[in-house]
Amino acid sequence: MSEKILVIGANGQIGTELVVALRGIHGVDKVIASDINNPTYAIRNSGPYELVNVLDKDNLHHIFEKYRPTQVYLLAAILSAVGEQKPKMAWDLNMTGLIHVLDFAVEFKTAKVFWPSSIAVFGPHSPQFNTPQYCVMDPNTVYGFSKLAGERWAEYYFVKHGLDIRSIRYPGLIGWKASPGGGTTDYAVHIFHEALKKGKYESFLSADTTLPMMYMEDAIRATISLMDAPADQIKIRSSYNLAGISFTPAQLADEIKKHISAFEMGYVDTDPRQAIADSWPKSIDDNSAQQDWGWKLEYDLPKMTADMLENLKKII
Ligand code: AKB
Repeated sequence: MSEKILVIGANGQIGTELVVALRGIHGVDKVIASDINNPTYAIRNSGPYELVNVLDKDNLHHIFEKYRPTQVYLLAAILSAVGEQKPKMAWDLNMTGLIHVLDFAVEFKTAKVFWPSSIAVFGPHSPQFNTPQYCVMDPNTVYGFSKLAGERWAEYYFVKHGLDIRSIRYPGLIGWKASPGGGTTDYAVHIFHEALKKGKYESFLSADTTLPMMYMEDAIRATISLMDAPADQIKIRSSYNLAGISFTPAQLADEIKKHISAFEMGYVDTDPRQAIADSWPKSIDDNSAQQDWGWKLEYDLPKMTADMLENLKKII
């Protein structure tokens, strides 16, 4: 089947890389990048682009009608830290935006939809180590409970409408091509930029805050392989746990010091993102993803750090 793929939220951290990867696989004209803002430098003039506001039903309907996409990736969202500053806006965008896309995907018979969830769906009473696919979930951020509610909607549309929706609970994502947009795990990207520019960094999370993270190469590969897997292998229609690599800011700093020996790490005493990080898992069990669609991680902490520094130093 000839694909027509619509990526909504193409200017973001995931979108920037996903659009390039999908265009490499399916061809430039088959992938329509879209966002509420004008295209960022990374995807400007590189293929079809549309201005889309997921909260504007008429605008979104027009885009579905114009392209009749076979696949939709809905990446537009407000992340954890910004979500706490703008809670109602985060709920509205993360929830209403999703429901608009689900409804139009059903109306226009979109073959497959991808929507990202997050480790933020877990909360203080979830098991902190090796957090299982199914367990107590009591997220206490607006972002976290909008993602948890979104997972329920995803499964609901699969059951009630037969919509082939697929999802991953991403850990914190680390990449050199685009900046993260207001999350709790953003320190793990900023640190690389500051290490190369200034030789030092002040982390807003404490030295011993362990969080699950993932290199963007792995995240994009996971996303595309989940979307390529035969439908009958996708047993979970809410969202799949993905483990990634768990480390603390101090461990990341030590790894960076292996490449930049003079690198200095400091820590900010109080930051509201610390409480969010403390409510999230420290490590994740992703057995279901491994078993159902053959997921396997490639980048560990040393490999990711080396690749990040090598690529970033060419562009900053
Ligand atoms: C955030 O920190 O909000 C995101 C996430 C883990 O979903 N990176």
